[in-house]
Amino acid sequence: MNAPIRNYDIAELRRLDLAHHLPAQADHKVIAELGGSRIITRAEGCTIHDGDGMALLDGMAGLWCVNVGYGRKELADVAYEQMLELPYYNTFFKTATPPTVRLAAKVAEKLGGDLQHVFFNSSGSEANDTVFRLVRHYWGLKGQPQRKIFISRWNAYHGSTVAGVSLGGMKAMHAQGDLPIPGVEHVMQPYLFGEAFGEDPEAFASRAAQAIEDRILAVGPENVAAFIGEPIQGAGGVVIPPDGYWPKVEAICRKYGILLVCDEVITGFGRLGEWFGFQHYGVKPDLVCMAKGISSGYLPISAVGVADHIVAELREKGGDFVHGYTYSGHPTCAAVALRNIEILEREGLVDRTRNDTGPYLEAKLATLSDHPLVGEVRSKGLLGAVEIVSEKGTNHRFGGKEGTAGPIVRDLCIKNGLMVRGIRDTIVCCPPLIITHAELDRLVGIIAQSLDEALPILKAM
Ligand code: PXG
Repeated sequence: MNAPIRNYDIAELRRLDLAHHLPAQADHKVIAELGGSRIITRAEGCTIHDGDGMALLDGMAGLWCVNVGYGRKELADVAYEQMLELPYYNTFFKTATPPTVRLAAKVAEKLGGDLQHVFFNSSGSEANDTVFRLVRHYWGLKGQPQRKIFISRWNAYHGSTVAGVSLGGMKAMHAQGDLPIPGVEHVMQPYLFGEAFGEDPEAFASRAAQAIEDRILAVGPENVAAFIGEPIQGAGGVVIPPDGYWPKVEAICRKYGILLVCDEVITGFGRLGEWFGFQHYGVKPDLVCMAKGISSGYLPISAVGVADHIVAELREKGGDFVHGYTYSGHPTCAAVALRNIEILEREGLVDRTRNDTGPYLEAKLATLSDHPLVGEVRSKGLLGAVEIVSEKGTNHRFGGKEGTAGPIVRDLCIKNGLMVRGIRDTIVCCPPLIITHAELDRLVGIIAQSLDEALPILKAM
């Protein structure tokens, strides 16, 4: 284990945090009551350390991103070398840099098929903004400027910018800031456990896909630009659709000539045991958003994979696509992302997720099925979920509403040394792809222990 490099005055840092720092997606009242944030000081492998000396197994790979694990010296080295040679240059002035071009080629190789072009940004939200603008621009060039509508799902997560929140289907996010912006239509999500408990999975898949077609017909197919969805909804609670869902969605998009966008910000770069989730589900999107795992979170970078027929339109019609960011194609971020992908390749982490650790997590989670609090366990690759219910054999929640049990179990997991997310009443995990069997044993063991500890608390409520 790495020794601490620095000694921090944690009390001082917490004081400064409270005095000056506003953390992301936080209840600032709660943070204030806690006297500031928990200060995470260092990490290695799958373990993070806080300033009070506590080590936690990182069941979330940071925030669904640190796929190659912490402490990769070669990623630091490559950033250092690139910064000395060329820390920054833009792609606005008919210019590009070596790492940017090489990363584009590498991502295109992983995307395969006709997804052979890549547009860079810094975050997953920005990738979704790029999709929003590129898709509308494309239809304008095609002489169909009325095709503006995006169809998305309730409980989808596509980011925190105005376009990201609008494309997303989080009602609490919509409520802040009068969103969504016009032109986004939300339909039912393929969340069998939560919304169609007991229904036959394939009948449900057909019904959920039909909801998309119904909406297309309701707004007029000639007005619909694209359908966007995460292959598996991550922030929505690791919602794994029935197998038939995605092929049906693809067929509907093709039927009406609508672009298919896969938001692979979480599912990209090996999470499901393929380089991308669409490859797992056997569909061919026209656009693919990616971020997080592209650099394992070591530096901020995101990308949009773009199909050749869209690029052909841009090239044929010409004229500026007046969109892009200062940091589009940032050479240092690109160099780190490229090396990160090389690590995934060299260590066979995608295959390992598909053939070894993914099935192992699935088998371990299955051991929780008998627990009196567990309504369902599900996983795909190294994305897992445990549904907490008040009554075995149902999807009923404690207190008759969602979100009572989840935070309790999550906090117990953290106390017991495991960082996980509690999304409403779903405990989700997304560990680094380097996780070992022993660490997966510990991950599931801590969830089991925390469920045991939560049981009397919840029954007494
Ligand atoms: N799309 C998807 C599918 C995501 O999961 C984004 C876009 C936005 O990426 P950026 O880099 O702009 O954050 C995400 C991000 C959560 C949580 O609560 C999930 C995300 C971000 C923040 C919180 O689980 N996912």
